[in-house]
Amino acid sequence: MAPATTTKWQPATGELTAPTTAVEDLYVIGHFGIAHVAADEWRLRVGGRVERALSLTLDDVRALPSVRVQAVLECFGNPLRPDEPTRRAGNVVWRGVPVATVLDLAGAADGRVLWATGYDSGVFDGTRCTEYLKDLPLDVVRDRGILAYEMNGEPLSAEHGFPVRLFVPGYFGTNNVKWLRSLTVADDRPEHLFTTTLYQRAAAGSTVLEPVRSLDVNSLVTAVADGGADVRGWAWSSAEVVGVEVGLAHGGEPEDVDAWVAAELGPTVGGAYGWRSFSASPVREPGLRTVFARAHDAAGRRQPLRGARNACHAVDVEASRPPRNERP
Ligand SMILES: Nc1nc2c(c(=O)[nH]1)N[C@H]1C(S)=C(S)[C@@H](COP(=O)(O)O)O[C@H]1N2
Ligand SMILES: [Mo]
Repeated sequence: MAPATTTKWQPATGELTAPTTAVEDLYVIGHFGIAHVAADEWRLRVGGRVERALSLTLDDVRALPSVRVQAVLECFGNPLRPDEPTRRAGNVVWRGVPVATVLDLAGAADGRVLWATGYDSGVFDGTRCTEYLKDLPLDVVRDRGILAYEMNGEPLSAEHGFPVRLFVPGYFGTNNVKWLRSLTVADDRPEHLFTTTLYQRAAAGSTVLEPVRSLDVNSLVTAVADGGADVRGWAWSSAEVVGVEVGLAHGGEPEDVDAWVAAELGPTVGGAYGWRSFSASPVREPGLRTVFARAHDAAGRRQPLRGARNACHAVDVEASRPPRNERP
């Protein structure tokens, strides 16, 4: 069975210069390690508030009409340290069957949520879990969720969820259940480490905890050239990104930024939930030490300067390509 460890691998942000992230440059997270599921043993069970429970094989899923959508996969971060930026993201082309197709086959009722489990199990933060479990608003999954079996035109690898994973464009990685085992239409939220204990937060000005679902506005600096006079990166959000500011500082803190300049935005790479490029050519000044990027979106959200998982990204002008992390 999968080892009881969290697998983390991610490239340095300087490796993420391509508009479409190659699968080998996509970070990997598995709270219980990587599950290895044999294609011929895999089944997807669909049940709960449905007229007909289903048990689908991989051939069944592949025989259904599929869609392609390019969208960002982004990790919320370590759920035990939810305010810490981890910069794990990539923009890949997904192919799969709309979840709505399978819900219609099963004759799903209008439940409130869809529970999704994975074939992996183990211990996380001292809690034993018999499965990985998430729940998602049924209307959103019906609208844009897919049962993904390809990334960038290739079958999913074991580490990314072979043979089938759930993917909901615009939602945090944690919701995109890999090694998908079951879908259950329900009215109530399930109690589980990853649904009602971890991966929760309160909106600004509120104390009510809600599951982390829609992506925050965020950005990555991927290249700094010419001593800070050429800054490039990607920005994305669950709403349209409408601006990115690039700041240059003689110190290393966002408060040291002397001036924020508006970056030029490229088109969105992929659909509404892909990322878009930004580039800025601020006037180079001697002694510049750090560049910062700060995006804002059409929902009026702006990356905080500090103290948040999506705090603005700081990159040392001299060390824009930190060494690549080791793969597990
Ligand atoms: N079954 C299962 N699905 C999972 C996870 C997991 O531990 N088990 N981790 C989630 C988290 S936190 C993230 S960020 C994404 C990572 O997807 P990737 O490894 O393909 O990049 O998978 C999500 N789906
Ligand atoms: Mo994650």
